[in-house]
Amino acid sequence: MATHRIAVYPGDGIGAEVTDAALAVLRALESPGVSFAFTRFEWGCRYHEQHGVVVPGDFIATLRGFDAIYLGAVGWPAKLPDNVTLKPLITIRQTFDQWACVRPARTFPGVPGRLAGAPAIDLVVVRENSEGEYVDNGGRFHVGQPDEFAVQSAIHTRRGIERALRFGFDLARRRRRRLTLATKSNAQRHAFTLWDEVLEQLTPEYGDVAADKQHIDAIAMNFVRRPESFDVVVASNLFGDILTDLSGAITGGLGLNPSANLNPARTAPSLFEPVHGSAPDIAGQGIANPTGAILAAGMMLEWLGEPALARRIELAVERTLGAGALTPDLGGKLGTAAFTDRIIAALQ
Ligand code: GGG
Repeated sequence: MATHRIAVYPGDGIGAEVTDAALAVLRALESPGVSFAFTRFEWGCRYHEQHGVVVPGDFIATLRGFDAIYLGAVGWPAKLPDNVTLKPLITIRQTFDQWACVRPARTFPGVPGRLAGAPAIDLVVVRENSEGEYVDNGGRFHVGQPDEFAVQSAIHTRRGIERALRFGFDLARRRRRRLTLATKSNAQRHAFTLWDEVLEQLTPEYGDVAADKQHIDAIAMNFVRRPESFDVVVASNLFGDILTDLSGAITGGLGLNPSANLNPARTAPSLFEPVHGSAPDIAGQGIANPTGAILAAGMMLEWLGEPALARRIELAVERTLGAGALTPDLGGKLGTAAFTDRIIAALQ
């Protein structure tokens, strides 16, 4: 009997609501052969009100012993600056070497698309998840004075670029064998010429994958103009973050999209979460769409060596959405709990 030990960090806003939905689906998949031991950590804005910090000082040591981490969403800008609530998540990604952020986005029959007449979309953005703009490098100078200025330097290492691209190529080989690098080497002539160069050097090794590069602005346009042409998109940290909000929007809504923050060497736990944030405007109303959160639980199962259970989640989501059971963000009437019940019923 496999018991998967999962650290649960629901976070802020709708984070707790969608986490409850995802955990209910996981519980429904338990059997004599597979179970889950969830340990919940009520960190975030409320924790900050009591303790003056978002997470306790030993949070990394606490999380390290788990098989995986499940996160809902972080942030509530009216209570705390976003850079304070996001910091622990960045620290987790960097300390646990979760350098590959995998963010699939696809359309589902039954979900009204946002792009009139667009064919089915099925793409994955691989976001470099440990360097780029995540490197806390810079400062503000002459603060409050008329000549105040800020410096923030992104770091792009050959090693970080190569492993992200190799991850993308390997993923493309298991999909439709197309890889697009999001670059900006026309304007960013140091960092992105390095990305371009590494792509050029690796491409001959992956002769069975059609590789190209497009400037980030062109990709943004082409996500709207011909999204079906994309398979795997490899992007630096910030570009990947921006593109995955867009990929959510074009496939129906950000509530649909899951995300895996992977440590491919498995030397520390990986983290799974919906792509969306904490949506304070609808928090507590019971109307959040838990699809992305539930699919993220599916990605976690795949990572934990339970591909059959992961497939059951994906099929249940397809069946439920396909039957027209939708949350309000997609034009439906089902609340989070009622939608989750429909998913659970469709697991069988
Ligand atoms: N569930 C994802 C979440 O809460 N994201 C908050 C956020 O702002 N993330 C920014 C990032 O991933 O860099």
